[in-house]
Amino acid sequence: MDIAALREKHPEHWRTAAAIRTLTLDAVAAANSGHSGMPMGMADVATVLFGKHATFDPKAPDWADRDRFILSVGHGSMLLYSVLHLTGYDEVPLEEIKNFRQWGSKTAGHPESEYLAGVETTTGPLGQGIANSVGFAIAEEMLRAKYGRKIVDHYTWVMAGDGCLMEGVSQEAIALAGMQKLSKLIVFFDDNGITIDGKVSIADVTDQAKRFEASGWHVQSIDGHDPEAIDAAIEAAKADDRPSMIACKTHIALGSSAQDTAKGHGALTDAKLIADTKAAYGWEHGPFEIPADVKSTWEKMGERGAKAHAEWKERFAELSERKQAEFERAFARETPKALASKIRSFKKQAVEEAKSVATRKSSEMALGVINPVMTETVGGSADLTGSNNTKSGDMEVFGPDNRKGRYIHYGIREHGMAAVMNGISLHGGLRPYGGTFMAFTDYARGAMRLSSLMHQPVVYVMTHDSIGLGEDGPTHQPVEHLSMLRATPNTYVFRPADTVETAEAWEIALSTADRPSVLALSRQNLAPVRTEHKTKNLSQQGAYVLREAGEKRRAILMASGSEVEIAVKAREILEAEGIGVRVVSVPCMELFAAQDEAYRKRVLPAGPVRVAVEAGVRQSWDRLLLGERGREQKAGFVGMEGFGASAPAETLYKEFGITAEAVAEKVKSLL
Ligand SMILES: Cc1ncc(C[n+]2csc(CCOP(=O)(O)OP(=O)(O)O)c2C)c(N)n1
Ligand SMILES: [Mg+2]
Repeated sequence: MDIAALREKHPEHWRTAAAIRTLTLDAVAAANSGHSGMPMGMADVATVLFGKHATFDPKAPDWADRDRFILSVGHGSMLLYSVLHLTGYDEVPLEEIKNFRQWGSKTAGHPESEYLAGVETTTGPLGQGIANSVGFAIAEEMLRAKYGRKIVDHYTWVMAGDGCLMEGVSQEAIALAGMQKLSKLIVFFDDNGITIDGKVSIADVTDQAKRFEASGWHVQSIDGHDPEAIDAAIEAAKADDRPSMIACKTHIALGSSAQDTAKGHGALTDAKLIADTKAAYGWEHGPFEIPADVKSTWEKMGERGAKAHAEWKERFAELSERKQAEFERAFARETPKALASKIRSFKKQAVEEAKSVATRKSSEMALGVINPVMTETVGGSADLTGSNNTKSGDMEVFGPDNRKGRYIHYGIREHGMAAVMNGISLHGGLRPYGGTFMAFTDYARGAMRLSSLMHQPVVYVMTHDSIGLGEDGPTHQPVEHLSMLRATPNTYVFRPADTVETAEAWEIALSTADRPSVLALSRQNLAPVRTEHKTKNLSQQGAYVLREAGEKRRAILMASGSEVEIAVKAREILEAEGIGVRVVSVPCMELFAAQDEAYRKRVLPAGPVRVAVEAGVRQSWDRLLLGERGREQKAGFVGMEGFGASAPAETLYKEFGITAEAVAEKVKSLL
C-alpha cells in the first residue's frame, strides 16, 4: 500500500484519520493487549462517516433521535473509543484511552454498553452487533410511524468484519432486514480478507456482495481508503430504499509491517513497528498526542450534531403534552399507570372462572389486556405464533407496508430474533418480547446471554416447557434449560403454575427495567392452583406458601409450573394419611433469592423434609433443597434425569415417575 500517495492525495483527511490509527497504536501498546489492525484499516471509513454523515451529540449521548453507530466488529474497540474521545464525549477523556482495558476503566477490551453511554450495544461475540442493528433499524421505523418524522428519523450505521459475516446469526439478521426493507440501515463491511487464523479464504469463499443482494440489499464495493469513494457510497446508500451494504476493501493494520497479515489482527506492541508505522503516516507527535487542529476537526463533527439536537428539542416541544409524556415514559421504561389495575382485574376474573388452561394460553390472555394499555410492547415469534400464543388480538403485523404494526414475524431464526430484540430494547422507546419453543433457547442463547449482560428487559416467551409437550419427543422437550437459564446472572426465569401466576409474571417482567425475563410456559392445560383472589402479586417474592399444612407440618413440597398441581395432589394424599405438608410454589428462584433472610426462612423453615418437583433436571433446586445453612436437609427431588421421549404427556409423566403418588412416596421414604 502506497501510504505516501494516500497522504498526498487527501492530506487533511489523512491527518484526521491518523488520529484514530495512532491512538489505537498507543493504547494497545500501553495495555500490551488488544487489537490494532481493524481500527487502522477502517479509520478512513470512520472519518468520513463521522465527519460528514453521522448525527450525534457528544454532550447528550442518550439523545433519543441520534444516529446509532454499532461496532459489530467489537475487537476493534479502539476505533470507537478514539472517535468518542476525539469528538468530545465527557466520559472518554484521554485518561480513559490511556487506561484502555484496565480495571475500573470505561474503555473495556470490547465495547460494553453498560460502561459507556456512547457504546450503543455490547459487542465482541462476532455477529451480534450486525444482528442488533436490525433491531435498532426496526425500532426506528416503528417509532417514526408512531411519533412522526420530526421526532424520530435517524440512521443505524454498522461496521462488520469477516467474522461477523461468517457467523450464522448474520444471515438470519440480513435476511430479515432485506425483507423488511430497512432503508436506514447501512452496513460497512471491513473487507480485509484476514481473520485470526490467516486469510479468509482458508475457510470461506462466499461472495458476500451476492449474499446480501440475494437477501434484498443494496450493495456497493469500494476502496475503503478512498475518502471520496466512501462519501459517494454513503450518499448512494442513503438514496436507496433498501438496507445497504458497502464492502470496503481495506488493509488490516494499514501502513505497518503487519499489514495484510493475521499478525495485524491482534496487538501490535513492538516499539520499532509502532515508530516505523507512525513515520510512514507522517505523524511526528508523541504517544497519545493529538495536535490541536486535528482535535478541533473532530470536535466540529460533534458540534454539527449538537445543532441538530437543539433543533430536535424545539420540534419535540411542539408535540402535545400527552405525546411528550408517553415518549418520555416509554424511553424511561416505566409502565403505564393503568397496567397494575388491568392485571388485578384479570387475576380476579381468572380466579372466578377457575378454568384449566395451558399457561401459553394464559399468557396470550394476559397480553390481551396488557398490549392495549402498554403500546410500546413489540411482540413476535420465530414462526410459532399459533403455538407460542404471542400475538394478541389488537396487534397488527409490522412490515414494509405497515410500520405501525407491533408484531414481527421473525421467521425461523431464534438467534436472530433474540439479537434483534436486544437491538429494539437498546434503541429505547419499545419493549420487545418474542417466542419460540423452550428447547430452542439453545439456538437463541448467544443473544440471550447478552440481554442479561446488557441489562436489557427483553421478554422471552418460551413455551412447550417440558416433557409435558408430549408426542413431539425429546428433541423438543427441554430438560436442562431451566437450570441453564437460572445459572445465567441477571435473568429472571419465571415458570408460572396457572393463569394467575402467568399474569403476575408478565406484570413483573414488564415492570422490570434492568434485566431480561424468561417465561417458561406449558403446552398442556394446567388446573388453577390460585383459587383465592389476592390483589398482591405473590410471584414478586419468587416463592410463597400456596397451601399450608393441615396436620403438624412434617414436609415441604416445592414445585414450579405444571408440577405445582402435582405437588398439591401429593399433599392431599399425605394429609389423608395424617402427614402434614406445606406446598410452596416457586415461580421465580431469582426473586426468592433476593428476599430477606427472614422471609426465606418463613417460607422454608429448617426441619421438615423437603421435596422439590420439576419436570427438568435437579441442578438449580439444590440451593433450596440444601437450606439456608447450606447443610443437607432431608431432601429429595422428583424430576428428570435424562432426556424425554415421544409419547402422550400423561404417559411420559407416569413413565418418568413424576406423579403425585411418586412424590408422596418420596416424602414418606425421607420421614
Ligand atoms: C462468536 C465469536 N467467535 C470467536 C471470536 C474470537 N475472535 C475474535 S476476532 C476473530 C476474527 C475476526 O476476524 P475479522 O472479523 O475478519 O476481524 P479482523 O481480523 O479483520 O479484524 C475471532 C475468531 C469472537 N470474538 N466471537
Ligand atoms: Mg477480517
